[in-house]
Amino acid sequence: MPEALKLWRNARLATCDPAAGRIAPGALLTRGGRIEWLGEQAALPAATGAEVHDLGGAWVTPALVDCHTHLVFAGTRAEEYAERLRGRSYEEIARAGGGILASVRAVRAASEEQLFETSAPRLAALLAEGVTSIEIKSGYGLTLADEAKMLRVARALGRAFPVTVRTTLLAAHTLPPEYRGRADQYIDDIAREWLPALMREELVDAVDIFCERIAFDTAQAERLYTAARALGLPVKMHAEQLSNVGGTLLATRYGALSCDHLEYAGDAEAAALARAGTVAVLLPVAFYCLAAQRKPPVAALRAAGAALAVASDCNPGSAPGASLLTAMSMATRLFGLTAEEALLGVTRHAARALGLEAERGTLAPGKAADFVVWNVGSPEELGYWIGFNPCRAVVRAGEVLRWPNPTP
Ligand code: DI6
Ligand code: FE
Repeated sequence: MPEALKLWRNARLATCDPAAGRIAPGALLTRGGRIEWLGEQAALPAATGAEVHDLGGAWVTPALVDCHTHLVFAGTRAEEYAERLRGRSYEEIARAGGGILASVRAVRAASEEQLFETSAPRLAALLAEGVTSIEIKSGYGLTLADEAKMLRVARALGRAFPVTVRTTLLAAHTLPPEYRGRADQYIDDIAREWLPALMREELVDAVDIFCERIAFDTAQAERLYTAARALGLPVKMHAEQLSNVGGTLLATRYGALSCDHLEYAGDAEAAALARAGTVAVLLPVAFYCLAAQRKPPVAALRAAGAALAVASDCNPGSAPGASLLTAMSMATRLFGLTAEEALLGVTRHAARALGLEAERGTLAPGKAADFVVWNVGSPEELGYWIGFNPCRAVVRAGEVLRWPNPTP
């Protein structure tokens, strides 16, 4: 069977590719799951036999990439949120055995089927906004079996829904009670036993660690990264969210794909990120829900030339939400990103944060035919609406997905 040739004409293209910029009126030719050609409509090559889709002058962007989520979890932390509204801090709750450990108890008690059922609606909400690639982290199991369970659910979601899932092992999220007083031992067990075992099951695409005064230090991160490197796995870091213990400076030395949060980062971190080509992932929903005071150093990151991404951070504690468009709104209003930076932050730079830049994140010949058709007057509208989704249609691998809810 020859692959279907499709012509998508009468579009306005925000390619997110610096070489191509915006093209209006533009057209795309796709063959099977790839973009074969794109450009000005007037320059359209002969496309005999193509199935024609007239997009009526609509704006088209690359499909969105949510490059940082903890989407697989059980239960909620709504009571903890209420406590925080009364003034208790995230760190206080964590130190008292709540926080992440409350979600660990819920995930350990849930079956794989229950975890899938409870996580699927969150994924569906993101897909309805035009997301076709997503990162999903473990980190609420904290035993080998429970981390594997979370990662299997992430893989199962990727098979059941029209989405590319990249999994990240975040066993180093917080110290589980079984290892109290033995944090080094915990890191060594992850590095020596869990990581190879989970890799044999093909459950891990990258390794992450929460490097923080309430979590793990840089020496522990370095031991984990050394093991990841030996296995050929890329690394990431939750860095400088609540304090600065030197996380980014270490992660960039290991060529991390991304450092995420960065509220307590400064000029030195910005320079290190830019030098290493490590993406700075901003998570404004967590900043908002924690009523955090300190903002990531956007001006310094920009001046240094670091790539900025924006993600939902979907999780039950600091970012209970499943909307990348809302994250874009917050990234512009709260952190001062421009509309263009926010768009690149959920496309080109987000793809890079997942190591998917050769495939996704821009509209260009040879890339995946994943794009979104929007009901907007300009792409600037994407970070403008709150709680309103202007997505008209999502195309993945050259196929129009069922709208409005692209369920399996
Ligand atoms: N930082 C975060 O914002 C999430 N993980 C992390 O290290 C929150 C996780 C949670 O509170 O459940
Ligand atoms: Fe996170």
